Amino acid sequence: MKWYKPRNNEASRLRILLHGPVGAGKSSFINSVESVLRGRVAVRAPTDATSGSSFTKQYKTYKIPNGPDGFYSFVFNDIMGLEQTDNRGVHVEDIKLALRGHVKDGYQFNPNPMTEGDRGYNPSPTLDDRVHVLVSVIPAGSVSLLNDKVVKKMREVRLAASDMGIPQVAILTKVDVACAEAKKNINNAYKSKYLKKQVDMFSELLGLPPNCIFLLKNYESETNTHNSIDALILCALRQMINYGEDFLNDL
Ligand SMILES: Nc1nc2c(ncn2[C@@H]2O[C@H](COP(=O)(O)OP(=O)(O)O)[C@@H](O)[C@H]2O)c(=O)[nH]1
Ligand SMILES: [Mg+2]
Repeated sequence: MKWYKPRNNEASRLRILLHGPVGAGKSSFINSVESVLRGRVAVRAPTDATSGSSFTKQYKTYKIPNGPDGFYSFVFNDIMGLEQTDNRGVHVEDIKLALRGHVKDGYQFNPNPMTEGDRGYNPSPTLDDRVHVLVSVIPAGSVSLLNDKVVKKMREVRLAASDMGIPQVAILTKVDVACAEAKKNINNAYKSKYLKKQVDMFSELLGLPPNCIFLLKNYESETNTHNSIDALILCALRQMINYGEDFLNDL
């Protein structure tokens, strides 16, 4: 990760877009990656424990410091796009625009989809502005509770990404909440039959192969990092970077 640079020299960095419902653990995942890489718990992307309807819907790029003056060559954006009612959450059309790189950093999403006249609309995105990997984020314990409308939206976003050739990965977060065995010992996450069932169920709902769906626990209450939590996070991150790198090289 430290030395990763996109081989394609038209791209200076790899952009990973996390999408999922409010409270799924998107901001926590960004913080968790930073925690793993810096070896200490980081809390830069604001998380929301109360998960009400107050959330920022700003399109923001998160960079992770690497050394005293550099940054890692992958960045994250997160978008809240999977609410069941149409006036909550970011419009599917806006997510498609973000995938193509049309949404400028700092743009505030609102209930009406973005139009070409908006100030935050980028008419001529470069390869750096585009999304290179799409990641769906859902708490492991919520898979069986997903409502049809949410699933429909997720599939729609996924299909749009597929049409653009953008690779996709999913992460099932909060395995500690969903499974008592995983809570007791996080090394049990991939041994749990219950969690495996959630992966298979999600795979069927979304049409994403099970080997693109990762189980993990974010750093949320810990004050120190732990190898076993790091391992799950790194496993997911490494695959995101591999797939994104393939996409950049196949262009
Ligand atoms: N127990 C546990 N809590 C988590 C995990 N991931 C996130 N959380 C908590 O869930 C809440 C919502 O997370 P947040 O990252 O703000 O979700 P976002 O809306 O998708 O950005 C916060 O209180 C987090 O601390 C996890 O893996 N395990
Ligand atoms: Mg968030």
